[in-house]
Amino acid sequence: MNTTYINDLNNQTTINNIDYTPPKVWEPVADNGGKFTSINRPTAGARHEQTLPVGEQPLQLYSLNTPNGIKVNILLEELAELGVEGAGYDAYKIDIMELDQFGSDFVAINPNSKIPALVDYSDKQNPVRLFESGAILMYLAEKFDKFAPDTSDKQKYADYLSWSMWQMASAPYVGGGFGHFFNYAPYPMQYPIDRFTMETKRQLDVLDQHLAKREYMLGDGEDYYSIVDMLIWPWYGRLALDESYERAGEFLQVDQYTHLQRWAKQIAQRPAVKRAVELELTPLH
Ligand SMILES: N[C@@H](CCC(=O)N[C@@H](CS)C(=O)NCC(=O)O)C(=O)O
Repeated sequence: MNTTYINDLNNQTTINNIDYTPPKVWEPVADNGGKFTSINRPTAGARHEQTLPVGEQPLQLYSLNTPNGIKVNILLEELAELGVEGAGYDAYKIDIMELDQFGSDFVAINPNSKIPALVDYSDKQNPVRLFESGAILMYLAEKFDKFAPDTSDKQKYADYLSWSMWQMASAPYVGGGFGHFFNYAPYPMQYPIDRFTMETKRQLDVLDQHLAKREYMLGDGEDYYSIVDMLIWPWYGRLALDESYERAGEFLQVDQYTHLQRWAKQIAQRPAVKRAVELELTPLH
């Protein structure tokens, strides 16, 4: 196999196998220099015993302030802002670089070993385990009857489902695709950066065109502010405000998405959102 030596952005010499031919059977690479290589394995399940703390509040959040984590923080803080009874929570930090997501208690809540995860102890005899940020937001919004439409307005309810699913399906192209290859890969590779930049800009345009015609994702006025906005803002709002990846704002020309910018700034000013972004999570160690 021929290897090509190139200089990456930090002027470190790295190996770029431009003429890589996949072998018959894939074998994991011990260290390819990627930021998350050391934590990845091709198998699932707990890697060590680890007991998670359980506080006094009905809701126990195990998470991190990444975009997927911030979604849940926003809803919990919006519920707190409204003084909703039973929505009190304790928040614990799952440090993914310390491999807390592979601890036995965490895996028992989320077999997929990714933050955020939440346990609802409102009924202490029958605690409810939840994972996937979209599922957590839908569960809490429906439980407290806040920030999600009921089924009486069929189109509004359909929009809520459609845009929630859109976010969950689309954001991995931004985070795992564009963000990974632009920001975390050990050296710049044009093919994946071109592919995922194209898709990320297309998605930003989808939102920009949608938000040109309405204040929030589901419509106009405070009644239409919903978990759809809370799901989308941490990924696309923060990307539009150039708060996600270094140099990404200019690279993606985010200023051109003026309606998305207007919505992103409006949501960023909400007190609950400000608190959510900076939420203090109790460390496990
Ligand atoms: N679809 C999931 C994605 C969750 C996710 O990717 N979490 C990342 C941090 S943002 C994680 O825990 N990564 C740890 C790992 O991959 O080991 C959700 O929205 O909850």
